[in-house]
Order: sequence, then C-alpha cells, then structure tokens
Amino acid sequence: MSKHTNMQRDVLILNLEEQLEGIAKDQFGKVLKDCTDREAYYVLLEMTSRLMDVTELNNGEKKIYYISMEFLIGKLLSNNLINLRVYDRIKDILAKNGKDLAKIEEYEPEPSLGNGGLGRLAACFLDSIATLGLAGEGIGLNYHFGLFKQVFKDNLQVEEKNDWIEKNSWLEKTDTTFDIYFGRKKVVSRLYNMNIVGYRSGVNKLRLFDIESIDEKLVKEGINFDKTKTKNNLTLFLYPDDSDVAGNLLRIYQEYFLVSNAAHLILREQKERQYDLHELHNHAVIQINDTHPTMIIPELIRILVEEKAFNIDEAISVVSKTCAYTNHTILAEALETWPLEYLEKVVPQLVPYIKELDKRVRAKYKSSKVQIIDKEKKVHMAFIDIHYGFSVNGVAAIHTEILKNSELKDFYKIYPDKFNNKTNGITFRRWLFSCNSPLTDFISDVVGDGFKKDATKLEKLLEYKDDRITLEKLDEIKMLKKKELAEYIKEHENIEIDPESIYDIQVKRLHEYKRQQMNALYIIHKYLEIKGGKKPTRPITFIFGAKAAPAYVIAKDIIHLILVLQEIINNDKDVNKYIKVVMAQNYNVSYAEKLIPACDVSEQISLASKEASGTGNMKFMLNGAVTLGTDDGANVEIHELVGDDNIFIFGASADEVIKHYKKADYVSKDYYTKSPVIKEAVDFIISKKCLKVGHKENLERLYNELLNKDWFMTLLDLESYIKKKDEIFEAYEDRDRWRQMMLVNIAKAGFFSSDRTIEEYNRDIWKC
Ligand code: 26M
Repeated sequence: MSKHTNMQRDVLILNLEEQLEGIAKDQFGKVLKDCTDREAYYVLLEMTSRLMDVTELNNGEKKIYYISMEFLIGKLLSNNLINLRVYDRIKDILAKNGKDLAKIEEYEPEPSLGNGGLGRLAACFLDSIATLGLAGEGIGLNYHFGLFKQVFKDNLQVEEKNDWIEKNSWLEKTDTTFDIYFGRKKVVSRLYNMNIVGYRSGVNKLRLFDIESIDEKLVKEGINFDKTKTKNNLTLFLYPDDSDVAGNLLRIYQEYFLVSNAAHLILREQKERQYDLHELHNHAVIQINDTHPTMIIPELIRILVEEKAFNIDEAISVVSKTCAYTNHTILAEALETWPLEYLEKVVPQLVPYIKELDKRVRAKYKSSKVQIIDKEKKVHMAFIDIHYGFSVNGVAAIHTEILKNSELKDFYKIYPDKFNNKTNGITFRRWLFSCNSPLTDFISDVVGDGFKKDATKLEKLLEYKDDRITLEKLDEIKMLKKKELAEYIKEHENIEIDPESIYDIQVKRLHEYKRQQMNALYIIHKYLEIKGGKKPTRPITFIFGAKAAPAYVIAKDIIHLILVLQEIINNDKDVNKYIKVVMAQNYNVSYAEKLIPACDVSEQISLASKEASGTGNMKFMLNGAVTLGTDDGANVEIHELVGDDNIFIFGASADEVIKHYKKADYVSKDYYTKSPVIKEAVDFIISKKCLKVGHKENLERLYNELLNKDWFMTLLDLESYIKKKDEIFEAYEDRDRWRQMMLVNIAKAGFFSSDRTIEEYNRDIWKC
C-alpha cells in the first residue's frame, strides 16, 4: 500500500468520531446521538465508503476474472467494517451514542443475488481474493429483485419480489456502457461497481452489469412478469432455480449478456494496459463458475476473430489457455444443455463458432460421449469448458473423484492433467468474526490473534481439550447465541423455543437430494413415540430454513409437510413440551448468520454422492456444532479431520448409491413394506391429523412420490438415520464429551477457510 493512502487512512481513522458526527450533520443536520437507526445506517455507509476510497486497489500483472451468474454477498456493513479494521471502534462509538450496530444493520437491505451454495461461494471467494491481495474481480449481473422473498400463507410457500436496490447503497454507477447484440437486436448495458475490501488488505471490484432500458413496472403480481420483453426485463430477476434446467430463452439472454459484457470489459482493460492480446493468458485468467458463463469461450473467440484480426486457430488457442472451469454438481438435471435452436434464436452470431468448436472435437475424438453437440442437437455447455479450457475442478475431494471416475470419466481419459480438486471454503470474517464475536473474542483470549490471519492456528485450541474452564466458557457462549436466536424466532416466527433444548438445524436450498423429507420423517417418528409414551431425555427444537424453486412441485410439497408438522406439533400440549418445529421464513444470508452460531446439531444428510461439497457444513462446524451427516461432499473431509469420535455419520456410501443407480435396483416400496417404523412415519403424511391442517393434494403427492419414486433414496437411509440421530441426542447428555466435540470441531475448521481454497486456486490454476 502506498504511503499516501496509508496516511489518508490513518487520518480518517484517528478522527473516526469527528468524521461520523460530520456526516450526520451534513446528511441529517443532527448529532449522531439524535439520529434514528436508519439515519445512522446511512452515516455508516458514507463512512465506510470514505475508508474504502483511501484503501489501495489490489494490483498485478495478471488479473483473475471470476465470472458468475450469482454473487450471494449478503449484507455488507459489518463485514466491511471488520475488513477495514474499524469494527470494534465503530461499535464503541455507537454504544457511546446509545446505538446498537446490530439494530442499525437491520436497515441494510439484503442483496440476494444468488440461489444458494454456488453464489455464496463466489462471495466468500471475492473476500479471500481481496484479502490475499490478489488482483481479481467478480463479474456478474445487477438483478433488480434478486432471489424472491419467501412468505408462508396457508402452510404454503408464496414468492414475492425482493427489491434491494436503494439510491444510497454500495452500488456505484459508472460511465461504462457497452452495446450488446443478440443477432441484430441491440441492448445497451451499464456497469455498476461494488467495492470488495479484503481483511487488512486492499480492495477489488465486483462488476455488476445492468441494462439501461430496464423496466421494474413489468413486474405485476409476486414475481410474475412479461417474459418476452427482453429489452426491459433482462436483469429483473435472478433465475430462481438451482435444480431443473427449464429450456428458457430468457436465461440464455441473461447468460450471453453477462459474458459479452465480461468479454468487452476484459479486452478493454488489456488495451488500456497496452498488452498484446496474443498474450491474453499471461495477463488474464477467467474462472467460469459452473457452466452458466460458458459462452464466454465462443464469445471471446468470436471477438478476437471478427474484431481483432486473429485467425481462428490463434483465437482458440489463446482463449483455451485463459479459461478454467469449476463444476459444482453432478445432478444430471442441473447440467446445462441448450438446444441449438434456442441459441440460434438468441445469439445467432455465436452459433458458427460453437459449431466450429464441435467440428474440431469430432475430428479428433470419435466417442459420442464427448461431443459438444449431441444427436438431438443439444449443446453440452460443460463439454465446451472441458475441451476448450485448461483446468477442470471439482469442489470437494469425493466430488472430484466422482467426476474423474464416473461422471466425466471419458474426459478424464483424454485430459488427465486438466482435472484437479479445490475443496470449498468459507470466509471466517463473515462466518465467525462477524456473526459470532463472543466466540471470536474468546478464542483470541485463549490462543491469541494468530488465527485471524492464519485459520489453521485454530488447532492450538486442542491443547485445551481437557480444560474445564475453556469448555464451560464455550458452552456459555453457545447458550448466549441460543438465547439470542430464541428471541429472534419469537419476534419473526412467533414461536417460543427453549434455549435449554437441543437446537437441531437444517438450512439450505430445498431439494430432494438434500433430503429435508428424511428429517421430517424423523420428526414424525419422534412425535409418534412421544404420543406412545416414550419421552426424549431433553426437549429438542427442529429448525429448518429453505426456499424451493417456484416450479419445483415436490420441493414445495416438502415445505408444506414441514409447516403442517410445525402447526400440529407446536399446538399439541402433550408433545410441545418435548419437541418443537420451526420453519424459518425467508431463509437468507442474514438469517443464516443468526442460526449458525446457535446450532448444536448440524444436519448434512444428502444422499451420498449427490452433494458436491456443501459449505453450510463448514460454517456450522466453525461455530461449534456437531455434524450429523452422510459421507458426502465436504462431510468426508470434515470426518477425516475430526475423526470418528467427533462426528455422527450414517447411511449408504457413495459407492453403494452409485451401484444402485447403475443397476437401477432401488425400490422404495420394499423398504416401506419391510419396516413398520418406516411405514408408520410415511403413512402419517396422509393421516387424518395432517389432512386436517394441510392440503390433500400436496400431501398425497408427496406420499406417492416417496412410495413409488423416491429418486434420492430417503427410505434406504431412514432407519440408520433414526438410529444415529437418537445417538447424537443421547451424546448431548454427556455434557463433558459434547463440549469436547465442540472444541475439536472449531479447532479443526481452519482447513475450510476460503483463504486456503483461494491459495490453492492461485497456486495450481491462476498463477498470479
Ligand atoms: C441452471 C440453469 C438455469 C438456472 C439456474 C441454474 C442453476 C443455478 C444454480 C444450476 C445450479 C446452480 O447451483 C448449483 C449449486 O449451487 N451447487 C452447489 O455449489 C456449492 C458450491 O460449490 C456446493 O457446496 C454444493 O454442494 C452444490 O450443490
């Protein structure tokens, strides 16, 4: 960092209090003390911007462009204050003026520019890229409404729009605009920037593109709008789907809009820096976040050929050396394949290039399994990335192995050196320092501050594994966080929960493979046990948070079931002393920040082989929860790190599951018929009790799905799940052992810092 900016920063920080008062006076004509919480929010926003303005931009000869349809950044105020190293001082100044930062934060609108894991990962990566001082930026879209806001009506999910953009916000309108063509149709884009400040480091930019001609009035009811008016609707919504590929033209418009803008931006920057475009790969690396931005490959090739006088071989060669691809899922239905005919309609100028790329593959490799355009004229986007990128990575060890050995086996044979693993990570700034300051401070007291820059130093905690005082203090902090959550849930869901109960939490997108339905079946099982006179040793609170894609019928039925159980159980006087159910409304990043620190049991129960990694599992562990999970995704690595004694693993292995799929021999009804426990729980879904508060159509559909399809093998694992879950609740009663498990989980979480992940990306792929 230059001396100049350092000094400016020091001056600002020395006079923090005067600065804040000055802003309050300018903006609202008041002293800080008299400002409302909302006004105080704007004062802090301005203060933070000033600090960022005097923080140096990360610079380098080679720049990372992380291109993604999603950046699930969440609220930024606290995070920015932490990274700018003024969090504690601001908190003190506010307190002196009778203000509480947590309350002020409530006024920050939440940008929900992502569906779930993939988008949140991109946000964690931006934080770590900046923190490590790497020159890198995110390139995405400025969705006006982000992911929908979820409300429950009549025990059903209803979607409403979530407008998060305010006049005063973190978004900075720039002068940059580009003409983007869809065939002969033109739209004008506009670039907005957001500062991403690293922890004790420089800043980078998140670039969000919008269209100039956007019309928010197109949105009529809920999240419905006229899908045909591309010129006015292009950036209205984030595609609210992380499971099924709806053959949707608008999605292709959005994807091409993103990558065409990205290409223009990158090439303009090369020109400004007077770099030779033949050397693009030495000055730029493009990380393609899932297949959604894959069209950047043919788009760059097209521009180089048509506008920069490259011959096609040169263009393909330099682009292939610049682009790298990350795979986030093996679910067949989530792998994008676009009908060629759709691409012809939306981006005809790209089609000759895609055909050329396909032709070259055909000339070299005969197997139909690796062709870009298949017999049905569908374009396999991932195959473009693999043939014409230099790196393919999975997001957890087991996931990468499955890619190499089964899902992408034929490609691995051709390009063994392209494949590599990058186990996901999370930023500890948000998922520890910001959401759990009591725990952060306590860890600092015990082992010093070192873990804040080097997360593996958390392992020092292991020396205190038998230290009573440390263990008791950990428990105390957990209780504090559980009480805070109880208050929040009372206020937001109007449900009273007991902080002395065990908090068992499953929060993530709703998908059958994640098996929220299995958790619900356990709850039914417990409910029936209690009705039959068998009481749990200690009350348990089952907490869920999940949004379902609006068009994903069964996912919405599962939400319905959980809400029905919530109503039945919480109102049943015989039972609600022992168990309660909470389905948190509108689960998002901010809600996660309240739930995760308060959790005892972390539910990570996907069908083995289906969850590429998971990142919630890491956040829970870091905050001292114990995992109840399958050997899937990053759970496998958590398991290895903490050992058998500090995790509860159950269910079929990934190999067993893959065998079932190959042989197509799984019949859910067999499990139902053979096991009275399973039968009783499944039948309850269509019992009189449920039908009285729920809807016949939804409940019967779910019941039939479980009995006749059950694609994700809920009934296969249900009995072993029940057994393990009973075991983990039992283990909670051995308070000494439980506290030790908490400590070991926290101590071993260092590996999952996204700083480590980004160091690996940089070491093996980006080489900046
Ligand atoms: C596809 C087509 C049209 C519209 C949307 C999509 C789509 C959007 C998001 C498809 C998939 C999407 O996300 C997949 C995802 O979130 N994968 C998760 O990635 C995380 C980060 O690597 C992993 O931790 C999770 O295990 C994985 O499920």
